[in-house]
Amino acid sequence: MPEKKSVDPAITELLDKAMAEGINTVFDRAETTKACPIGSVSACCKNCSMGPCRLTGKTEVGLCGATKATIAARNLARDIASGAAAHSDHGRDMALTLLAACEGHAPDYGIKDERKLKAVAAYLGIPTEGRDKVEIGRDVALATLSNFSSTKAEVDSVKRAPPKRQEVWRNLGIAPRGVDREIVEVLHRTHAGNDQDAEHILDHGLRCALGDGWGGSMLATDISDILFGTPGPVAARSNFGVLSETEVNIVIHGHEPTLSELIVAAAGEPDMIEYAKSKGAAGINLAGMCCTANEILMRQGVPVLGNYLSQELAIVTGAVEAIVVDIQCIMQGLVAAAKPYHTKIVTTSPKAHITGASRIQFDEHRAMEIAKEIVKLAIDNFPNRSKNKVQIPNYVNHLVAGFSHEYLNYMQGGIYRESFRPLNDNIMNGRIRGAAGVVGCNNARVTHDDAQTYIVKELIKNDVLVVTTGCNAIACAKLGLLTPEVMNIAGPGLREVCQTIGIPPVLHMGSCVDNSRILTVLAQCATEGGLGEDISDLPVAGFAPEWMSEKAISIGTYVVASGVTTWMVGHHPYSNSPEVVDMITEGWKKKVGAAYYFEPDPEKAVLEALAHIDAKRAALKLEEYNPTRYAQSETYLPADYTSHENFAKGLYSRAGV
Ligand code: BF8
Repeated sequence: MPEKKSVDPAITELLDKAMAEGINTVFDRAETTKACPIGSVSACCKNCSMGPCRLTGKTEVGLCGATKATIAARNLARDIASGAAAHSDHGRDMALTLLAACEGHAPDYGIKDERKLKAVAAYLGIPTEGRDKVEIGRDVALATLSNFSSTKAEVDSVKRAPPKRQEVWRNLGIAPRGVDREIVEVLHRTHAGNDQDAEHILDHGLRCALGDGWGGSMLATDISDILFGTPGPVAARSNFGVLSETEVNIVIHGHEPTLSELIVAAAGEPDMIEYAKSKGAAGINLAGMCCTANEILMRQGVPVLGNYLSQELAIVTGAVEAIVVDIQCIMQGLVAAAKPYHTKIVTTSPKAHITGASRIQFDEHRAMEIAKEIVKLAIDNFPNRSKNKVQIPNYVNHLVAGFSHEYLNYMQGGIYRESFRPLNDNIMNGRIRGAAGVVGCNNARVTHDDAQTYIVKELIKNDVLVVTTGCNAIACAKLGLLTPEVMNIAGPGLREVCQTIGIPPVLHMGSCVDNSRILTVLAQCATEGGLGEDISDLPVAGFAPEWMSEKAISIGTYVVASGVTTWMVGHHPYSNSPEVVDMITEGWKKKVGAAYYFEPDPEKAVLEALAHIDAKRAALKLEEYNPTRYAQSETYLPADYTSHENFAKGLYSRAGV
């Protein structure tokens, strides 16, 4: 168990309160419930009722003769399929909402971003000239839905990858067809007695993951932008200090923007605010949790309360009237944690009920009416708040988020010259050593937010530009890494670029489905010129520190399949088969030009990634990276002037040195 539970002081404060009040949280359960040593390395096969078979000790095969490699490969493929299903089903629901809006059945939604609508229509081969946006929107929704159910040769977004990458996929036979088909085929192949060649199973795992990244997730992001707007930079606040002592606090938790956008609108309605005042509150205060937080932060600037491991502790503040959840990453433990408090846990999705929770089922056909019902439920609960139970940790950080691919393109040249030329040039000349995507979850088996923030700081210190999503983005937000001032701890070259372009060195790009924005950025860097012709040529790396979900496995796999070597920071869940470990590292390097590493030590992962970035630079014949070449003015501070500990205490600015 980690010695320290979290590097976030707000979490530490609330854990003390939880302990004093006898509340059991995920942090406690991580101490009392050990991970199963057999399942945690894929030594277990439970695909039929002759088992579960444990392939430990001298046992080399299951009852049916399945080898360690087959079992580990099947487990990996099933993890990918589950993660791909979660992202993609989210994407499908976004498309159904767009369709309902365009057919006049969802009056509270409309097309907010016509430019994005037309761009997506072009990818999907839908004519736009002289057509009404609602007509185009309907066609986009239908074409999107057909990408899920289709049996055609490839999902449409495959064409958005660089031509060389498309060739790699086609040569390997892993360009994804319909997203649903690839997921179903994983389940079929991994059923007892079917596909029993590890490499062959894993090839299909790659295909299924690509169906997530370049299919389901990319379409989810596209439709969200069409309905709610493509994000641009927005200033906001984060951490527990964003809760209000005097207002009704509503925490919006989950993943889909469909309901949360409407709750934001409902909470701003004058009649709702008046109603809150009539119950003794000063107003209504919203805060986001997990990827819903990222969605409504990027588009509405709604404050971010916390990431995955923060959810039960929101209740422990005693100040939250309702936690409204939709889908994914919602702990069942919320209901038990809420029992001694007044907080109501409200489930809303037809796909996700929780025993003992309140329930208001969301229906996009009467979205505003339902959103108001939810806000009203929270307001009605305000008088039940016990003042003597309230403790809101006084920690708030400021942040800038909202760096969509479109905005990054715009900011590097304005509307007439938008491009990725400045970024590519600065990577080529070595001011920027490379770039990294740092994404993913929290995991109660390690110190909360520690590896997340350590890796980001180390990367920017070494002149590596960071893009972030999901729970990493929230960790960065809470701990002050999403501010322009953070360029003070960036390496000199990266700092110079950030100063001239006017961006922070850590760019918040959204929720987990928005990892597809990162794919779009990578595709553009690869085709812009000067950095090779394929994503696998780029000096870039992927990280998922503190990962925990099957969605993270799917993301990691499609990032690798897209050509980016990736470090999942944590134990190796498939290590019972050295053959599979080799297949996804050395084997995938040969197949897709990138490796999939599981490495528990964050320091080692960073060092390996920096060496990898330098090797990619060398292969491109770029100038060798030199950390002292640029920005040698007196404003330069050695990047290691502050320790990880000082950084966590907020002593990271020059003033704090
Ligand atoms: O989808 S990073 S814990 S919240 S799975 Fe979940 Fe992981 Fe957070 Fe967003 Ni993504």
